[in-house]
Amino acid sequence: MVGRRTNLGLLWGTVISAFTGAGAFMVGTPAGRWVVVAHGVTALVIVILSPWKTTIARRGLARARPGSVTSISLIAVMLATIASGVLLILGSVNRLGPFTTMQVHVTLGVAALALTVAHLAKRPAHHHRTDFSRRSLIRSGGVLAAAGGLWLAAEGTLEAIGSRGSRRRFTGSHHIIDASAIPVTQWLDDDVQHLDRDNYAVTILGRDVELSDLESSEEVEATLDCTGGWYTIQSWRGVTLDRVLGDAKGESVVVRSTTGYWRRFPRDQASALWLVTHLAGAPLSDGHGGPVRIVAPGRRGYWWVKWVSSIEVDDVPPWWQPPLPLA
Ligand SMILES: Nc1nc2c(c(=O)[nH]1)N[C@H]1C(S)=C(S)[C@@H](COP(=O)(O)O)O[C@H]1N2
Ligand SMILES: [Mo]
Repeated sequence: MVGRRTNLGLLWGTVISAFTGAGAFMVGTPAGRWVVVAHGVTALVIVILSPWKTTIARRGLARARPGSVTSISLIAVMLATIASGVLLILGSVNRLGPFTTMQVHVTLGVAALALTVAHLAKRPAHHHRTDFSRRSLIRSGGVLAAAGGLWLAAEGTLEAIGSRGSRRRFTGSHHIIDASAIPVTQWLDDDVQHLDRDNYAVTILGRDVELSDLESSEEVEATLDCTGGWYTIQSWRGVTLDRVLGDAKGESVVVRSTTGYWRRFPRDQASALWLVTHLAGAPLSDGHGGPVRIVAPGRRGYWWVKWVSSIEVDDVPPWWQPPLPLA
């Protein structure tokens, strides 16, 4: 039955695009590019299968069984998720009312996944043994190839019309050139801190270190790439974590903010992580984490802890933390 196979294709498309969407937030180096591409291609699998789904849904709704509200909501939320994804690619609409376009996209995506689970509870979809036959696999491969082709065509079109969307980084983010145009961004609900720079100290390995001891003339050029969909390449001034940690031994380095926000880094990467006081030659503003923040080259923005209050070394493995901050 065509309907059952379409439904299964949509189910897989939904689940994989949810996972690759979350995974795309963790991509910080070009090696992770495929996760972002897979997110786009699986979204297109959903688009390609939707004409068939429309027929199935029309038939289903004519019978008005329980669960129709879930089904209609799912279709609406799915369409809105894809539409907001297109806005993110085009990069000209950064806000939708009080929310960023990315916040809207992620919220809709999570809702689509939840509705899919609810829908599945009412209308279970089952794999048959024949789904793994040569013929079925060729058919699934065909859908995937069509989605891949559509992806290439879409990227080509963006390029041809000179859209901003064709100049995205491998993470999907858009370029912000001027340091003065960098948005002040918090992961979830932190407030911008206004700290007393004349009497500020960072607690490093239990010892209070004055700002003057963190002053340096060393500059590092690094790319701040926010999961909100923008990146900027700037020059930052500060010291490497290695220098402030000396020979402290341990598995990981925990960096905390005055807000309670924190991230855990591998101890052996401390020579490539920075504690900075300046951005583009000027002291960090309050919004950008002043007086002192982390610069973590090759890692997405949520690693770049602002308003650093303490740095500790311990023996907990560096992966022992939520993959994305929870607050
Ligand atoms: N303490 C704290 N640091 C934080 C965050 C936060 O919410 N709290 N957000 C992070 C995120 S998601 C990003 S993208 C960068 C943004 O830095 P900016 O405001 O200088 O652009 O800060 C990071 N550091
Ligand atoms: Mo971010």
